[in-house]
Amino acid sequence: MIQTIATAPIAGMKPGTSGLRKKVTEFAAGHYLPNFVQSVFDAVRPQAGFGGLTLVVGGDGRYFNREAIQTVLRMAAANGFARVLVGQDGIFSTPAASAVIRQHGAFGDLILSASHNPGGPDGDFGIKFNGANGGPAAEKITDAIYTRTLTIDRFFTTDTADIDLGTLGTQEVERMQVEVVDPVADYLALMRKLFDFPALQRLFASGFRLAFDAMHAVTGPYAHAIFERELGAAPGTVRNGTPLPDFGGHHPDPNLVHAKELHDLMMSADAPDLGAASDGDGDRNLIIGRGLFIAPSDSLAMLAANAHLAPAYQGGIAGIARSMPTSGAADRVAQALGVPCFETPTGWKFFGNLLDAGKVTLCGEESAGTGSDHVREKDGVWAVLLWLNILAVRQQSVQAIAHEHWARFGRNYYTRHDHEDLDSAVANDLMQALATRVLGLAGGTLEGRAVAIADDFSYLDPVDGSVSKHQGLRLVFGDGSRIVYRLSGTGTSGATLRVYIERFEADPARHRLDTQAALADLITLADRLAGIRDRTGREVPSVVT
Ligand code: VG1
Ligand code: CO
Repeated sequence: MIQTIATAPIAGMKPGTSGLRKKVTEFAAGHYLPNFVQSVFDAVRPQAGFGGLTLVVGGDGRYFNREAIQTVLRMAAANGFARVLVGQDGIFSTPAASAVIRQHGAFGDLILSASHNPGGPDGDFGIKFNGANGGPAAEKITDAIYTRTLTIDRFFTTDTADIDLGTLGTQEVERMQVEVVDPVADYLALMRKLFDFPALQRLFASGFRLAFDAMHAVTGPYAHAIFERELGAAPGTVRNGTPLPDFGGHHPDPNLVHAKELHDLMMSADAPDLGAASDGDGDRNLIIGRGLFIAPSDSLAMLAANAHLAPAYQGGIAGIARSMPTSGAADRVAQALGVPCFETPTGWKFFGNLLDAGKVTLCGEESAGTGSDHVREKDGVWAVLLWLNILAVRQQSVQAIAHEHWARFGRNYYTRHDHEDLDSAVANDLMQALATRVLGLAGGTLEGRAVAIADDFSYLDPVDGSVSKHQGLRLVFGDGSRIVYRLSGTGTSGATLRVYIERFEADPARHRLDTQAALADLITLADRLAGIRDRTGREVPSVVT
């Protein structure tokens, strides 16, 4: 029976860069989850209601995933959806859910994930709404959801029993059809269309070795099915391939700190040809060649320069988009290809309009996100497949491709320093004081460097004309080097300050420098300008990537 349950607003439900993220303990308490789900439904409900519409539901398998899915299914039925497509065992990677929305003409999805944040009873949980294009809701929708959380006084649910998520096929909740589907099938079919699978099969048959670390997160089933079963990579290619509710106690964050084992393997004498990893919900990627880490900003540029070698992009790309803190390496490729390069705020939702309008084909972020117009999310396994396709055609090592790239386009040395779990008041004060300092530098000089741009980044969406302000403090010098500061929108405890540092080096003779050494003077300058040590008491960043 459909029930209307009285509830009351809960403070602090503002969705950040990619949905609402909080501790499991907070999500699981009282009406926290139903409040947010109902606020989403209230904010996005069409005039005619949800009758006849399909919702996609799934998550990254983390702790509380299954319980949350049962709640969402009951609420979707009570809110009048005609049908839900849910991944078997409650699993969908974020990009696969995006593919399923598009493939089935669904109304949207609810994805249950806190991405690369740790899981488990004391870990994080999250939920995000994507619309009919398969992409994260635009700011005006996330704002409407938040506004609704401030006044919500009831939610709808039913008293029906749990759905069996383990069995493929159709079941019912009230009058709503629930189809439990293979979470890999539609995604695999899409990948087959984009890439030259026979060429990849030949690559693996010839002895090519891949090490893919699924980090006990959602890409395990996808990687086993695609790399090992479909493409014939050796058993054992996929490491940590079983999704675990607590990700084996690790951060499922594919960076050099949390994927250290993979990094060490790739730096060893017995390194395979390609090392790759993905995050909790499968949208990020880490790429490491034998002895060489490829920074995500460089990976985007290298993929853009070579995308035409894969069937899906053989006609060329329409343009590239990168988030503002992402290095300018992709801009140089766009220029060489004669296509536009757009600079957007951090977060995948800003790429949606550009992709829908056909203005860009490839997108990327420095935070290990790369994707294309095949879905409306960044896509970890896709990025690995595109690298594999390029390697299969070029018959060169990752190292050789990278060095040729830098010789042709120059190299953007790049690093990001994160100061995590700062006291929020300290971090806000720091940013406020820094804003005054940075804006005051416009048109001037800093320690002998001419300042070309000093602003708080603001974005005018060329498609819908919307403006997004306060997207990061930006200091660009006359020679193109940059320092960018912003506060993270995805953390769940305290505040995280991110400092992004970049310098362009045209001289191929200097392309083998250590990144931190190449950027040392800018790193010192960035710390001094913001007073990071003095204000936070932190001697070194928590994470350097
Ligand atoms: C971070 C990254 C950003 C990314 C976002 C979501 O956001 O910097 O580039 O889009 O995470 O990625 P923030 O606000 O913490 O810097 V994911 O894999 O968590 O969906
Ligand atoms: Co993610």
